[in-house]
Amino acid sequence: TATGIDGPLNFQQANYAMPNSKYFGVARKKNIIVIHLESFQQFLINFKVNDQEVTPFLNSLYSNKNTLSYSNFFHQVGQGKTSDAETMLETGLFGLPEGSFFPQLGPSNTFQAAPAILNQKQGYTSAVFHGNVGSFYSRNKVYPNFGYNYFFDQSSFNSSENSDLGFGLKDKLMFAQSIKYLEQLQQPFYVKYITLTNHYPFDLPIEDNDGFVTTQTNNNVVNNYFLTAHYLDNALKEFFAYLKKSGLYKRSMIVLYGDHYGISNDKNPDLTPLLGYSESQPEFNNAKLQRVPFMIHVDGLKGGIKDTYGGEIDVLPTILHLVGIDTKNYLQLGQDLLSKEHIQIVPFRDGSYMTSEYTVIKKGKKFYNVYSNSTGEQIDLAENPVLSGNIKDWGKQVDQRLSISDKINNQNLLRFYTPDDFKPVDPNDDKYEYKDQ
Ligand code: GP9
Ligand code: MN
Repeated sequence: TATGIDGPLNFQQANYAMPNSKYFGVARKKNIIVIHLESFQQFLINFKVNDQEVTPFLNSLYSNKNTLSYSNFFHQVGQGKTSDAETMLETGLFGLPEGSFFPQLGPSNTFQAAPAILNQKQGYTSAVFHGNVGSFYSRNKVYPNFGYNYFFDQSSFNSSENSDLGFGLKDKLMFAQSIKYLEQLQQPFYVKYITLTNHYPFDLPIEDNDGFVTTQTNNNVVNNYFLTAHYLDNALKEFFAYLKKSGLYKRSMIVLYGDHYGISNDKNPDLTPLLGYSESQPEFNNAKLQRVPFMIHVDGLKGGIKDTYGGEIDVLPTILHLVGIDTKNYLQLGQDLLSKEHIQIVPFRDGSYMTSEYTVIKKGKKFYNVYSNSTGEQIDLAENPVLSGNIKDWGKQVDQRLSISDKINNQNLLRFYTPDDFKPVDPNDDKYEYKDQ
């Protein structure tokens, strides 16, 4: 048709991965608590500095038998960082190849996003907690379009002389001060906590450190990173203690994810020796470092550490299936990580990609550098015609998926498609009560 929605819909129907019957609906009616771990990379998990674990709480959660933990989960953001991670997690579409999705398209586009789906299908109330001002990334204009009921931003919290760091309220204070609001929310609720303290330049005041002794590399950003990650870990430990005490723990599915790298590529030379990576393949090392945590914890859930390759785009269908909402009719471009049909090709935003065997770095329209994941060695494609063909085919699939997403977003195509049983979100509806407006 003239609207251009047919192509994306056909793609989605072919790309849809059926729920896994062992997991479909196991978290039905649970509250959903999503915790966005700012700038948190997977290598921090189980990493020790001077024999001390950096993130002991997250480590214990990672290996907990009621946690589904992913060891090969990648962020997929471009320049949009936090904004574009949020976009993928809640709309099931990619962020932008350049710039940030939220301020550019979030205020104007039509969405079928997580808060609205959960509300309409299962009566969830929704809220975001974040220690920065609401207008940052135009969040206060985007969240109503996602169907969020409440947004508790910096103006919802008390601040004092030492309560802020960088963009806003320190994480421990944000979690603690969120409780009075959380306790008022109608259950089941879907809430998102966007943490902030583990953000570049990771400059933690001494009074917020519990004595953790960090690395002594030549790069202070690298050294500081462990301090703020350790602080975030403590903040999470305190928040979980509250959840247990209040009884919310048993009624909730807790989802944690790292939004993107904290240590940028130019600082990897100071980081990788700490991790025991060989320095001979910086491009391979950098791709490897784009792993971020993804964990789903529910009391009683059959968990385990999964080596399935996936990324942020796959989170929304995974979560919806866990609470028993089939995603067949939604235009989401990821695949349930628990589905037997999940395909292990993880697009990066620049058209590079990961498979369970290969790290594939895009160098030009149809040119790729390919590394073996197991050896880290570069593979000469001229000597491997079969692999060379596969790499190009997979690359085409990746480009197609990204360009369909861009088309949907840039042309606001969801205007022309409303899934069965879905009511378009009206951001001016009274039920969106914004504290800061
Ligand atoms: C700002 C915060 C940081 O409120 O979410 O965003 P980032 O710089 O990581 O994109
Ligand atoms: Mn971020």
